[in-house]
Amino acid sequence: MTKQLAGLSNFREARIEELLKEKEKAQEIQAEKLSVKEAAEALEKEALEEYKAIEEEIKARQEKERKEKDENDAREAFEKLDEDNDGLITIQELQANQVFDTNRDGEVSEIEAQPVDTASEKSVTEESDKEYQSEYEGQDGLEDEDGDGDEEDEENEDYADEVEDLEVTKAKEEKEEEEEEKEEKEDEIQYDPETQRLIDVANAARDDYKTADDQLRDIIKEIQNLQDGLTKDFGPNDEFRGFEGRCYEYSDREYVYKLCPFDSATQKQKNGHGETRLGSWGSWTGPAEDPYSIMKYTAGQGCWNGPQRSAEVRLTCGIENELTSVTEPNRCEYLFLFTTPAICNEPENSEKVHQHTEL
Ligand code: MAN
Repeated sequence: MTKQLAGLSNFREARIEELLKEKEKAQEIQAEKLSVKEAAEALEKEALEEYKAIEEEIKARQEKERKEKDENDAREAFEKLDEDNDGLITIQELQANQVFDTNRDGEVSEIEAQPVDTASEKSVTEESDKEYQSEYEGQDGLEDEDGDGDEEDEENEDYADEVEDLEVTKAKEEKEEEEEEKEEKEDEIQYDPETQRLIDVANAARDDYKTADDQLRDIIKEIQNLQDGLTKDFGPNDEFRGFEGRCYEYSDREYVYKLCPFDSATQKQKNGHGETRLGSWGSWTGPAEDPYSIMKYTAGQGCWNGPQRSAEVRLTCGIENELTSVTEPNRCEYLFLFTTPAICNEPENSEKVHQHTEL
């Protein structure tokens, strides 16, 4: 094993060190962008101060216009319903208005004419809209085959009127929206060129700061992720990282054994249910000259009248990642043999650090 690579040259530790330097730089840039942004915003604020009164005026005007419009709409609606212009709306006047014919039977019943709260009114209308629609959809292509001019034709005509009405309303709404947009545009303050320039500069400074801040956050996040990974030792060159999340099986006459490196070792009776946990990932326990040759999985399920189960996994060089044997040399102590290219030694005088990324 390339022991001399352990320690500082550890792949992740080196990357973390590099990132810490990048973080420092990113912090400097972020601080610089922050002061540029603050300076630009101070100038922008000062310049906008003059427009504050104008802005407030526009706001007040918009508010007033909206209020007037609402009042107008309400008055119009009332006048439309109050047919005899006596300032009162009677049930009979409501019944005369087809808008309240929620079940669309052509008549406004007294119940329909009763005032309802908006929420339930909406749901009632939506419901009957759906019913109404499906009723007509069901008649698609239904022509008056027998030529007797019966209901179907009338209903189809009603439906066409309805669609036309809807289209007219939609067009009206769209026009209103367009007008509102136009008004909003008209309301936009036209800044003098210098103020506009200061706003643009401040906007650019805000964008720059955000970019710098995002970059710093990304670096901090990457460091955090790498540091979290440090709690598991994937080897001096990170060569065992690829094992994480994978599992390997071996079957003997009685059991199926499963090794999920850096996670767990289990045993399952071939004709039984449930798994027995032989151990959870513990640490590398190889000899001093080759520490990454043995994995230890500890604190497995308790053994009847015995210790907690545990497993030792001996890694040997091989072309395949493969669990080649599992034995139980001592009761509830298991020995797994695993071959892997990740452990194959470099040729003695190899200068280049070869990373086993082919896992
Ligand atoms: C089960 C298995 C065996 C183990 C005994 C101990 O049968 O886990 O491997 O030896 O329990 O009682």
